[in-house]
Amino acid sequence: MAELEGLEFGKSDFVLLDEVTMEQFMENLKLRFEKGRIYTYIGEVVVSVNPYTQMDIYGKDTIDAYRGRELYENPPHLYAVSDAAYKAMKRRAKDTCIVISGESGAGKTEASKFIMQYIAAITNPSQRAEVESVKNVLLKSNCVLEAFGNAKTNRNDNSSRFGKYMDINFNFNGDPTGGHINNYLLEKSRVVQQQDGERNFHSFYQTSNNDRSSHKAVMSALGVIGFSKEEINSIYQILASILLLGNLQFESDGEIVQIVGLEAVEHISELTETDSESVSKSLLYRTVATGGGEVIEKGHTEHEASFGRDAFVKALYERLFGWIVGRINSVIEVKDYNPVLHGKNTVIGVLDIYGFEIFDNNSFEQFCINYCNEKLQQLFIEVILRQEQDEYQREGITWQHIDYFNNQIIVDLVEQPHKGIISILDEACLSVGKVTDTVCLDSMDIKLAQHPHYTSRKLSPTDKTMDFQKHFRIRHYAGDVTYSVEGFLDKNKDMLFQDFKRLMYNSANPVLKEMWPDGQLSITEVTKRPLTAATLFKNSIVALVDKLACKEPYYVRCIKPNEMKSPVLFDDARCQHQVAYLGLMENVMVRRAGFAYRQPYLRFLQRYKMTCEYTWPNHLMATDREAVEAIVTQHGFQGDVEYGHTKLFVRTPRSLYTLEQERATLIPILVLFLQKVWRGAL
Ligand code: AOV
Ligand code: MG
Repeated sequence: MAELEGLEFGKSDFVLLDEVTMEQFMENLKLRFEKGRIYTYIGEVVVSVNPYTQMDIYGKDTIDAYRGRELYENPPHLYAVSDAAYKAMKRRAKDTCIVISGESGAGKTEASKFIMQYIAAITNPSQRAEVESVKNVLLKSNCVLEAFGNAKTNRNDNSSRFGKYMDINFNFNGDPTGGHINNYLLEKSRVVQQQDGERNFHSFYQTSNNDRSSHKAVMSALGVIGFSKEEINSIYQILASILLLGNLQFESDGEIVQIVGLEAVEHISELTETDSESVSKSLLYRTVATGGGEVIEKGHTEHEASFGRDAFVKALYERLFGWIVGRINSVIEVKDYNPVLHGKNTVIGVLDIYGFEIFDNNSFEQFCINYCNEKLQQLFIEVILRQEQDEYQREGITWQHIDYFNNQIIVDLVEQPHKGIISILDEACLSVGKVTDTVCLDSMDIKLAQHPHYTSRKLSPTDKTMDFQKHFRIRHYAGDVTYSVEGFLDKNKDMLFQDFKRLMYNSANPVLKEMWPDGQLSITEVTKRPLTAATLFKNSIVALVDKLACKEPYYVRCIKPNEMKSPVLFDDARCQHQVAYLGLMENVMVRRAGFAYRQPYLRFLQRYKMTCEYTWPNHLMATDREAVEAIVTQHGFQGDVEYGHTKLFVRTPRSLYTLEQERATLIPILVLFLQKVWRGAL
């Protein structure tokens, strides 16, 4: 709130704008970006613009400046909200979470790392070994998870292809005692296919070519976390076998399907520590239970064999990733915690998930990713409204309603039981008989024809940008996305022949075996209809949102300044679009139309008592509230405030601004005065 930087850097909080117009908002955002001020507040929300260059604002000095301080005492920074979340956790024993959102490439992952570094830096001052080791694992886990879960996309060279929510547990001292990582839907299809200009996961390049230095870092991180030599070897054996399997081809003489190049199969069987006969067999046949309870082996067609291979390769990678996350969790999980002995175990959660994506070709993965972003936007809306409402109610002040675009309607379009897109997809996947992607699209068109956020070529025949057979479009909160329905059903069914599971379960490599516990089931024991990928994802995101909703949230809203990864370009239209869809204008309006500023009486008094003769140096009134009233009255803005039970609420920033300016003029005079007193000149 306080203007700690000169006005040449713009306003440090958007609530200080003279008028809340898009024009003023953008002008301020741009000015600050150009002056290298990438962070700006809306109250307690941090708006961050990706600088696309290393900034000298994350070092030890900066950390020291923010440690233990209040938000308004320093220029806006991620460290200030991290500290606020930490203080709430430590002083008030509140579980808190920091939710970082914004589109792909906006800077979420980088922000999450700075936040974690800050928390690591300010905790464990006594350097206790066990706490240091927890911190080390938490920090090093980023390097490993990025290697296996990030990839170059057309939006971001280091794009997170999985969602990550990390809980950090703290003891009563405020030191980290452990943590837990939840990962969400890894984009495993990337293992077999990437769009033009994109790459596979980083991990595949780190062993062979120019990513060698990152490979070293990953190896060292794995070591620090506590992965054994055997485990690390197994990881790389699995990666190598994925590469070999991915290149495997099939040929057919019209009847018998064969694998081209049996040396590769030998190699795969060595790497996976399985028998080569079984490898070939699981690639060419599947075991099926007939209606009569008989178990037979059915040969694949060439197409089925390729499909099976791809599904296998994707599953291998997905399970490897899941296993790595689980292994990290086993190291950092809080053990032997006794609440009676150790006090309440509090948590700070950090959410860094894949951002909203629009590609040239959008498939099932983008559909899931964008749905997830809708859910987070929905939470933001609820929380911002709820927090304000709760606060006014608690303090006995009347609330004035502000209108939002509420994206619940889009969330419903996707997830509503029976009517939503996920339900329609599931129905198509579970129905007997051959339902194609196109048939499924027809059924969506029928059921969703009236929905204002859904359309397709059949519903808008004049729209030549879509294909009759393939495309549907969702009007997301962040923009229109045209999805190609091709492959939706397969990706949703996510089918993997049981033979592969059994093959892996029978591996002599204990690490690999551990990843495939379901391989011990025989074909007759296999549950017929597992949940679909979309439903599993939906359930996990619903659980995530529930988890976040019961914590005190802090928000970082990331903005991508341009599409060129340029540190100097501020693309006005792109930025304005993001400001609009993130609801930042409404956020400012709520802060202002309610009250732009609120502060506990004592704190207000401490800051401004020098500006009033009745309160300086100390007041003689019965309560702090009365003393605050004296300050307010003396400055003549009594019409601009409301007195809550414990806090003063100031409607417009201008009133406070006057106070701040007076304080700024008074401080040098006071300092001079005190110096004179000290030197005995007075
Ligand atoms: P994202 O997490 O929001 O996208 P990242 O955090 O990966 O985006 O940021 C993209 C790139 O922008 C980084 O690799 C850095 O080069 C640069 N960058 C971002 N923030 C900073 C910063 N504070 N200082 C310097 N450079 C930065 V995605 O994961 O694609 O949604 O799925
Ligand atoms: Mg990311």
